[in-house]
Amino acid sequence: MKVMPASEFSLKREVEYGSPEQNEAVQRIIEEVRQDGDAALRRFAQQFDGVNVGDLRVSSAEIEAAYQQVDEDFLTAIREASVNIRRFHEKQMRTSWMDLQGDGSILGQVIRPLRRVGLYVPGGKAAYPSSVLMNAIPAQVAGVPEIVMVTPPATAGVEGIDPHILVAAAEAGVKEIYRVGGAQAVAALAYGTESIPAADKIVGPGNIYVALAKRYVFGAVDIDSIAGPSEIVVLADGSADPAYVAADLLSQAEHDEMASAILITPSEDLANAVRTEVELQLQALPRREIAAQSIRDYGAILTVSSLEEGVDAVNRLAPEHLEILVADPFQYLSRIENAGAVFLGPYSSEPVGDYFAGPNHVLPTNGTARFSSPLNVDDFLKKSSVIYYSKEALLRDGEKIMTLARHEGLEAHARAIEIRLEKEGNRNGQ
Ligand code: HSO
Ligand code: ZN
Repeated sequence: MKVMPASEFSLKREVEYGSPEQNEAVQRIIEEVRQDGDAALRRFAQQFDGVNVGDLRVSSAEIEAAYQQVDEDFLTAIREASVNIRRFHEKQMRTSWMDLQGDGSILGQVIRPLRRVGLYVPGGKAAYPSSVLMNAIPAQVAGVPEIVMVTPPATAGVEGIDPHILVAAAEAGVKEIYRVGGAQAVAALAYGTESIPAADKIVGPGNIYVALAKRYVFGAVDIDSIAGPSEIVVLADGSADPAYVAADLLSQAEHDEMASAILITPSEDLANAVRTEVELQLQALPRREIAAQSIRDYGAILTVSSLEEGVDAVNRLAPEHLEILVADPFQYLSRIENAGAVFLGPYSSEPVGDYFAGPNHVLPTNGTARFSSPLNVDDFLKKSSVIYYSKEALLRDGEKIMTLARHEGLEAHARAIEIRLEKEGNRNGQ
C-alpha cells in the first residue's frame, strides 16, 4: 500500500457517463421497450441473457420453492437483519402535521408514501440479498403499497434467479418480482409494459447500462442516486489493532477493483503494521485479485501530524464509510462533516453495518456525502403542503399579496385576491 502525507492525496473519482456507444444502446433499448412492451423485454432477454422467458412474473410457487433451497442459517440471519433494519428505519418515519394559527388559518404538510416503487437487483456476483433488504425495507416502512423487484432472468452459469435473492425479497415484503434485467428493466419500470405497470421511482444498483438507463428515465420517474465504487476510510491512532484495520480495509477492497480503502493515521507504527498486515491477509482471501488491484490502484495510507488533521482529511474525502478507531472515538464525531456512515470503536467493523446493525448500507459515494444522505424512509415519501386561510387572515394579508402580484405584472393573481376583499366589503381588514 502506498504511504504518503494526507495533504498530497486526492481521490480521483469521476461520475460515469458511459461511452457514446453505450448511451446509444441504452436509448435504443428504452425506445424499443416503449414501443413493443413485453415483446421487447423477451427479445432482449434472448439477446443479452440467452434466456427464453415464458412468464415474466415470478410465481408465488417459485418463491416458496426458493425457501427450500436456502439453508436455515441464512434464513435466520436474513430474518434477524430484517428486524434490525426495520426497527432502525421506523425511527425515521415522519408524520403529517397541521398547525392551527391564531387567526383560524391552518397550515400543514401531508406526508404520503409513493404508490409504486421498482427495485432493481443486478444479476451475477453483485446480487446481494442484503441490498434487497436495504432497498425494500425503507420503502415498506414508508408504507409504499406496491414494491416490485426486477432482476435478470439468469446470471452467468446460473439458471433462473438466485433463491437467496427471492427469499430476501419475500422477507422484505416484496411479492411482485419480474425476470427482466438491464436497461430494458429500467425502461419497463419507467414506462410500463403489458405485464409490468409503471412505477413512480426506481432504486437499486446496476451495471453501467442500468445506471445510464436510470439517468435517461429520470424525470418520467424518480430515481435514487447513482452508486459509484465503494469506499472506506479508517481514521486510527496508535491504540488501534493493525489486524482489525487491515481486515476492515480489505472488506471494502474486495467489492471491486475500483473500490478504495484508505487509512489515515498520525502513528507511523500503525501505518507500518497495517501495511504488513494488508499484504498478509490479502493472500488468504478468495477474492484476492480484486482486493489487491483495488488496494494497489485506489488504496493508500495517509499520514497526518495529528488526529485533528486526520479529521480535516476525512472531511475533504467525504467517504462513503468512515471508521474511527481511536482511544475516544466519540470525541471526534461532532467534527465529522462529510461521511455516509460513521463506525465508532473497535467492534463496529464495517460489515456490521453492511449486513446487520440496522442503518442502511446504500450510502453516498464519490464524495457526494458532502450533500447527500444514506437511503432512508424519506426517499419513499412525498409531501403535499396544505393551506386553509381564514377570512380574517385573507383580509389582513390581501393587500400585501396584491402588491407582490402587481409587482410581478400578474394582474389576474392580484384580482383573485381583490375580488374577495371587495365581496367581504372591507379592503383594509378592519
Ligand atoms: N459495502 C457495500 C454494501 C454491501 N456489502 C453489500 C456487502 N454486501 C456498500 O455500502
Ligand atoms: Zn460491503
